[in-house]
Amino acid sequence: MDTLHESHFPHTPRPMTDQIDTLLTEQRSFSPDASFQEAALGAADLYAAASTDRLAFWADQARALDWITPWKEVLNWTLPHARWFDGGQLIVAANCLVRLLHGPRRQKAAIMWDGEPVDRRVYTYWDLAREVGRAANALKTLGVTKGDRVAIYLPMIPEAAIAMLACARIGAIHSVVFGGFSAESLRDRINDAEAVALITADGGYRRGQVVPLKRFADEAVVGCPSIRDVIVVRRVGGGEGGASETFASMTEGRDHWWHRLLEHASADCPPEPMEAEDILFILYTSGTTGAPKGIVHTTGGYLTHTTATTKYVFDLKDEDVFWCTADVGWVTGHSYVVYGPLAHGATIVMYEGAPDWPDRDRFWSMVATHGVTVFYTAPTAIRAFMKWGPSYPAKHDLSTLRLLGTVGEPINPEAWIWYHEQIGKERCPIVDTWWQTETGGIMITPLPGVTTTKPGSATKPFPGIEAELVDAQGRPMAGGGGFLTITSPWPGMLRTIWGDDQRYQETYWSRFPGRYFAGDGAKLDEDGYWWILGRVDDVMNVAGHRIGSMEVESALVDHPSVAEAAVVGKAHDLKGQAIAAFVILKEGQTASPSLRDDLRDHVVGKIGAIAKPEDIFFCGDLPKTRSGKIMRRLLKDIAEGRTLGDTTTLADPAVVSRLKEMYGEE
Ligand code: 7RM
Repeated sequence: MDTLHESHFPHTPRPMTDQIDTLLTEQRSFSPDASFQEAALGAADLYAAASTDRLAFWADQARALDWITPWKEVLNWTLPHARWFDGGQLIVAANCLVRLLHGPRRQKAAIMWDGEPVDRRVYTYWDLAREVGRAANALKTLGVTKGDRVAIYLPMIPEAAIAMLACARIGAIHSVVFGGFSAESLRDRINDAEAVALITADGGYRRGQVVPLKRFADEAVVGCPSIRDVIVVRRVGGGEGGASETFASMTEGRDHWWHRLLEHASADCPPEPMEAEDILFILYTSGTTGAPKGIVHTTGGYLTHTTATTKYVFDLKDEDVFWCTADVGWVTGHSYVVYGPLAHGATIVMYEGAPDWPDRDRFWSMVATHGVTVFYTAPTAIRAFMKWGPSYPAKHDLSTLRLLGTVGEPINPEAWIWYHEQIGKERCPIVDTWWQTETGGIMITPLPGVTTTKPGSATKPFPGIEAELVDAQGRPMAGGGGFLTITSPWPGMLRTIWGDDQRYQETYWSRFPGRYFAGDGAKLDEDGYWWILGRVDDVMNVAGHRIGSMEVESALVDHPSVAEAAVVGKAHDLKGQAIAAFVILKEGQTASPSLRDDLRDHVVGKIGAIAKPEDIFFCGDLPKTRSGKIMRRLLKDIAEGRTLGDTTTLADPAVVSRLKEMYGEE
């Protein structure tokens, strides 16, 4: 295929795994389900409306929110900077909470939460609004004001959503850091955003163990001059003076127990009106350099996009119970645990722990207990369920389910079919939703009741989203394999990278001028269906988590024994990709199994457990181009045991054949 030749473009899209090769020959298709006809009626019009007048379509979607001042202009676009609904003012917390408060539905469940041990809590919309008001007042008494950054480092407990909404209520910008990240990762993110406060917990539960978040937070915060206050939710400790002491030692003057602050705070906190383009949050995500990027999302457009997609993709009705299994530390948790569903007044399910605790049926037992109707998870989880076998879901009544979704990585057709048969009992449509931290909300997806689905394809762009496949030169392609680009701005798009607009322009808008380039390769089939092939840049996708190759490399070379490192994602049955590291040791250092363990621990300490390399291969040389660039593509071939691709641009082609011979022998 000439258009995708390596010499034209260093990052050739190609399937992440062999499974995806089978995905490309997938012929099965599933017609829309008749029970979604009502959704279908509305949605068919949506495509027509959006293609006739895209801006009018998005303005219609924005009108579904409550605005206190109408916008003056739907879109102001000066490539690559968009302003949506400029001049408009709205109150996020009002849109997400208060809508139900003054009607008969105020005691409707907002959050049904399960802790990993058998504890359970239910917050009605009334409860939630009061807790958010209290938390907002608590932040205010600590001097947090509009525009300040607040870091949130919590387990999946209701306080995570409450903290986010409390920030939104006073106009503070939240930066949620996934609880699986290390102290060092937390510190870097706090410092980049110059957060003034950190909200954390004494710990959280994961597979029966306590994750001591407060200890990590303490370690991080000593290196964070901007942090004035640390607020600590008591999750694992008993009473004060009780077990919690072992997980949280409190620093006088800096640390405050959440429950103490809230006890004295009024539930009544007048909300800060937000301009449509005021920043709602920053969320850090991995890119192709060692340093994560602070993705900036604003208020009006983001809420419009997440609300519209929640409505049409998940077909949410008042009586639905929606469970998105993502952690709030990721964008999926922001958009489809918190903002989208709560703006709809939906009942959501939240879960703290692991899917196999206390046993491998935990998710299905929760579906049955809470009567979940719409379920949204990641392919990596589905592949694990598949491996565990059908007896676990079979133990529970899953008949309340009516719609299933996936997100985070390409889904192989076999996992799709398994999900369809074993979980959806062949009754539930599956929405495979493609989007990114940067896009804010769902971009390519089927609509239930409307779209014929094909296992492994995310199908078509959401109404109002314009995607185009291009070749290496940026020429539009009608079909075949190429690069996925977005050709016009959308409301939920990132506005910039925090503190680095230059990097924003270069990363997303320069490779194909005038287009947003998402970093993914894709194919378009003869029906115009999108098949996402995965990242074509140096970003890995490990169990649905985005990790930059360079990040792991930086962590490795930070170790005193390491001279150089190259890191690639290799195909993995369950995780999609696993991390494979090629390491050159410094003069005088000797490779050993204990050094290998040491390096793994070092990476975990620098980044977090999600970045732990599966393979560490000690070598004497790395394949490099004549200009000195490491050819990770070839290392990937080696790690996956594939025949080597084109090696003609290498400075020393012998290096790579030596590596290939040795790899796997250890
Ligand atoms: C929501 C989220 C984004 C990357 C993206 C893709 C991959 C996500 C799908 C998918 C195939 C999907 N945000 N990706 N969804 N690939 N099909 N339905 O995951 O910023 O963390 O990751 O994830 O490579 O670029 S993210």
